[in-house]
Amino acid sequence: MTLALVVGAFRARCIVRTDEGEVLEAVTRSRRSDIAVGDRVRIALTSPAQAVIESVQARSNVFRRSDASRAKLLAVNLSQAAIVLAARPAFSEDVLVRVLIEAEVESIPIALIVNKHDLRDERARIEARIAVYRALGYPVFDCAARFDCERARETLLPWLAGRTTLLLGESGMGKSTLVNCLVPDAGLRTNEISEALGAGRHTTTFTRCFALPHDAATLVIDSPGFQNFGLFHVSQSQRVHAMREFAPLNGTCRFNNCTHRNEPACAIREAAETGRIDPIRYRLYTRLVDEAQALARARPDRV
Ligand SMILES: Nc1nc2c(ncn2[C@@H]2O[C@H](COP(=O)(O)OP(=O)(O)O)[C@@H](O)[C@H]2O)c(=O)[nH]1
Ligand SMILES: [Mg+2]
Ligand SMILES: [Zn+2]
Repeated sequence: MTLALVVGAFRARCIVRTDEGEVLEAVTRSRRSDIAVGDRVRIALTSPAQAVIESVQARSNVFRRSDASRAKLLAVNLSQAAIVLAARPAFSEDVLVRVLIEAEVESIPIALIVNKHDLRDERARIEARIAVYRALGYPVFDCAARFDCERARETLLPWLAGRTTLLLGESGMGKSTLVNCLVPDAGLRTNEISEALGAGRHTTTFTRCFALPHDAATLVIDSPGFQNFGLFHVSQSQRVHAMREFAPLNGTCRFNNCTHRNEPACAIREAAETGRIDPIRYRLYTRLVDEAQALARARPDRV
């Protein structure tokens, strides 16, 4: 029996790296498919390059997204996460808010990596929005992964060093470019893993974990891009607590159980109207409340 880290997962098939540094294909018993990148597992060898996962160790945290029917694990046992953004194509602030909420719920520190710094005019146009997040206390890193990889490494390495970091974001933001900058043979290794997992070549439909060159203690996890980020697994009270700027106004609404939506004498809504709370974030929050309430009406068993 050997301990290993899951570095790639695609349905019930995984790629694991043993603590001795050997990379193996591993299958789960009973087609179990909820094993995620970052899981620590016990494996038993079934042939020289093949193993079966015997058990999964308890997780310190999980990063999920969900739709109305089920939650999907992106990765587990993280030190921190970063959402990769860019000015072109325009990033979705709705996705940003949702990703930050999931990180807050799991108490996973998260930063914003604003890529494509070379597109100066576009970058200047999104600065007002980025500044809102900086003011909320989220670290913001600027880089141009494609045109100045060396600088991107210098900027990010102190923050990444010795930690396991999940990179996520919408497609087109430059996540893979950034991973290839940090881990120069990532593309090649991805193709090998894709083939081993039967996921098709060049696919980015699964999450994988890379150690930085000559630095086995620093891990970055690249995840497939997404168009939307469902939070059906997050309760209304968790959403409220995940909005950092609401905290100073806690308990000042007329109703204790205020959802900060349509209730009279809601201190949060009033703060958004006067601009004390950022009105765009407030509006995105109200959409989440409406979405949860619509789900509760449609599927009362779920809430
Ligand atoms: N201008 C500019 N384009 C970039 C930069 N980084 C990546 N790109 C481009 O953005 C597009 C999407 O990059 P990719 O890494 O595939 O994004 P992903 O979908 O997030 O993995 C590609 O055409 C990249 O060449 C950058 O620093 N500046
Ligand atoms: Mg990609
Ligand atoms: Zn309220």
